[in-house]
Amino acid sequence: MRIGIVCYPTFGGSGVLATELGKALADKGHQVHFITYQQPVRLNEFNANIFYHEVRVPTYPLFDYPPYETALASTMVDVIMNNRLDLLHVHYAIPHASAAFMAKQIVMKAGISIPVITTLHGTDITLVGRDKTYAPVVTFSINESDAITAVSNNLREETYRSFRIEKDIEVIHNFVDVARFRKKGIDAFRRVIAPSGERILLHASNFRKVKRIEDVVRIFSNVVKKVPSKLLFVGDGPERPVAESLSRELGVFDEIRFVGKQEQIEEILAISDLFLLTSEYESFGLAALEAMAAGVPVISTNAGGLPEINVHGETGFLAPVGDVETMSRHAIELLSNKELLSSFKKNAMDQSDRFDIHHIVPRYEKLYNRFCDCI
Ligand code: GMT
Repeated sequence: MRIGIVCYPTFGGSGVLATELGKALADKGHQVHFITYQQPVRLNEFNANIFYHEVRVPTYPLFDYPPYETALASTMVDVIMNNRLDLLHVHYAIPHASAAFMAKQIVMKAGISIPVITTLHGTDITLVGRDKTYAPVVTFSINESDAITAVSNNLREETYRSFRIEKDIEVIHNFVDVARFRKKGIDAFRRVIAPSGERILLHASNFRKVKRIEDVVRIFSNVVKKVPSKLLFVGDGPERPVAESLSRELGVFDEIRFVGKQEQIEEILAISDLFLLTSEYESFGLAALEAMAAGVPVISTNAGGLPEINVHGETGFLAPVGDVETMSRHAIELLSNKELLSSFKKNAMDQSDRFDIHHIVPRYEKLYNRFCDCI
């Protein structure tokens, strides 16, 4: 098939998932055309079946806000017509679903019919999409999609709760390439971070408010009093200064490293003992699934779709949002009991196997096949 994938090119989960999906489809022989404004971060290898089409947004003094959606729809039209795409799969509703609707109408005038599949990822529904400014367009363009998928049961329910959706939303959970994350940690790297054999805790995100990274610092400050440990923050974002100043206030700054945005997260996971995800909401929590694939148990909140991947008392622990004391207690319990920790590590890997790329990608292919009998 010739598939157009539209996504955000950044480190965010939706862009990562879309890129990994495109790469997997290309490996299976499909021709994949990425349409976005920058080379996606995980699109870091050559594959003869992968094409990248950059959306350029010309500026003009009149534009206080350059019209990205118009540029995106026009690029979609160009790619559909010149590459005879079989379908468009857009990740994250805003503005990809509405731009796809526009592109679909335009190519229809030329006698081309292109199915549009929209995958909802989370904040396009729960934070941004719900905003009155966007809601009518989001509702309309989701309803106009030929198929809609959500990355968790929770997100499916949230979407029905927030918007008047007249169609079925199919749940296709996010996936992970398990083989890529089954790495043995490099001892020398571990020693750089934890020279005296301390435990290594990890948080990775875009450090937005919804992640509540202050809770990560507070949990760590409780843990370090009982278990010698270090904390790694991977990623970057608006809440970093808040986390930094809180860690100074709590006297744990020297035990924490902010290592910035990292492409090779699997190398860091391979030396980590525990992943912390304190979010107020996660439609899925792809970062937690990647941690589990690497055999790193997860202490998380029970928000959104997290209970669909993190099994309380088996792969990690769940606690109510903001319940720092409970999360700290669970972290200390796990980190100070070698046997318990290693059984959780194994459970985490087993659980991630259920979300392996080889199980989930065929579900997307099956969905595509409903619209195009060319697989
Ligand atoms: O986590 C973020 O804020 C980024 C966001 C995105 O759209 O890239 O992530 C969302 O999509 C991911 C992939 O489906 C999910 O794993 C994340 O849980 C979801 N984030 C939220 O719901 C806050």
